[in-house]
Amino acid sequence: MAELKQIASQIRRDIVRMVHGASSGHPGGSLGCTDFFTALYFKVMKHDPAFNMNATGEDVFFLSNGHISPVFYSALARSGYFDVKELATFRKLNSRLQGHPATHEHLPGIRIASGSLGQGMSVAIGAALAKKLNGEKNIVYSLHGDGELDEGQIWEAVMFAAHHKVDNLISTVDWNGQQIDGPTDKVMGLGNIRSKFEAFGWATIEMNGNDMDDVIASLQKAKSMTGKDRPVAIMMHTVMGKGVDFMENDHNWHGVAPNDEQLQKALAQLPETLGDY
Ligand SMILES: Cc1ncc(C[n+]2csc(CCOP(=O)(O)OP(=O)(O)O)c2C)c(N)n1
Ligand SMILES: [Mg+2]
Repeated sequence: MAELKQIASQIRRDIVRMVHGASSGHPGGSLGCTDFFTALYFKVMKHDPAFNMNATGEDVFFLSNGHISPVFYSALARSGYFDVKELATFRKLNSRLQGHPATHEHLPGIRIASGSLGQGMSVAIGAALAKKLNGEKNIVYSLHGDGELDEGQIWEAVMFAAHHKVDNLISTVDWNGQQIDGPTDKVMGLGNIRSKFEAFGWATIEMNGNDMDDVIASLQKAKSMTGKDRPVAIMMHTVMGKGVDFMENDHNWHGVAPNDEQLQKALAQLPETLGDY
């Protein structure tokens, strides 16, 4: 557990350095979801950094809220998909690390383009059904923002997955209560999203996405709930900007880069544990 927390601290450093280096990008959601990515890529998922696009015989993860690419790229690089030095090219011209993940750059670990919100669950369902057809026992994971749930396509996918008993799917919602223009309650109230998923026929659990012990235990629990005729949803409570005090709980850090002074303040709060890229 201590090791996972150290990895998470390094990933948070990578995030603020990447976004600062590009003078653009999305630190808020990335920092909030860091513990989740660390748990998935360094503990929970069965995956191979040698990377095969079809993910045959592996668990597979799809990022639907593609704007939080900094945490995705760092988790992939730190777990061996590509050299961490490449993180320095984030959002630069001709980089494989585009602001929103895309497939034509062939960055190992990226299987779909995302950033146009609402599409990732549909893709994850397709992959989960393909695994069933192929007789594979692996699990498909997806991640969504809470603001992303404003997209109608999400709810079509939620209905479809329940109807077709897609029970090898674990979809997580980053329930940070914030989105690009303000608190989700103000932009478009979502009500109790856990009850909504339940009403649509999913099995659900809730976890503190910024408590590594809870993240690991809850992901293991979610895994034990697969294979029982219902898709599984995790309501993940996180703090936008987690780990950098002046970014926490503030939607203004959804998609803004820190300046030089803010970068230094942020880095002072995040121990360098694995070596900066
Ligand atoms: C289809 C579509 N509509 C609008 C946007 C613009 N947009 C980008 S991020 C965002 C807010 C998403 O909120 P949330 O998923 O909660 O992400 P967070 O701010 O918590 O990181 C919006 C509306 C988009 N990327 N795609
Ligand atoms: Mg949000």
